[in-house]
Amino acid sequence: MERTLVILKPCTIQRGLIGEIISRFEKKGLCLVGMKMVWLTDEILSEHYAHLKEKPFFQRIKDAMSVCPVIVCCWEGVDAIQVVRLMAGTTNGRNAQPGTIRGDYSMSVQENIVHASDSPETAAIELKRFFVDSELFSYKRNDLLSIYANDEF
Ligand code: IDP
Ligand code: MG
Repeated sequence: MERTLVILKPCTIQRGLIGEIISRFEKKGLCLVGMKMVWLTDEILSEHYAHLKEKPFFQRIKDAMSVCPVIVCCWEGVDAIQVVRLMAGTTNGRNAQPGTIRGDYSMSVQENIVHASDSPETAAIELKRFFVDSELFSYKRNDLLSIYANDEF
């Protein structure tokens, strides 16, 4: 089982889409093992978006990510990192495939509903960035044997 970080961005909170987005991951069969509301600081966002620090929109995305609190969640499942990235869709909501979260709910590159970790290395770093160990729980969903074949997990 893998764990991955998802952030419901301020646009999602402002647009009343929290339940709908969480529901998609739940219905997919992922297991929610951590969730909290946090108001992100410029400091943590500078670290989180360090790969974009030379871009002209760096400060603007940090500002957009701190207009209100966000919801950070940790989802667990087989290949969860790739599954969640595929569910999120490509960065630009206008190009994202219908059926993906960004394809169904976003018209923007910046206001694109969710952040999702993009690799096992990033997921490990990002989960540590936003959660302390005691905020992540180890348990199994009761429907595990209906979600996977018994040799899949
Ligand atoms: P990702 O979220 O699909 O992994 P990244 O390239 O890691 O995309 O960019 C992080 C976030 O920065 C994006 O989700 C988006 O909100 C914002 N962003 C990326 N590229 C642009 C851009 O060209 N203009 C404005 N915002 C951007
Ligand atoms: Mg990214």
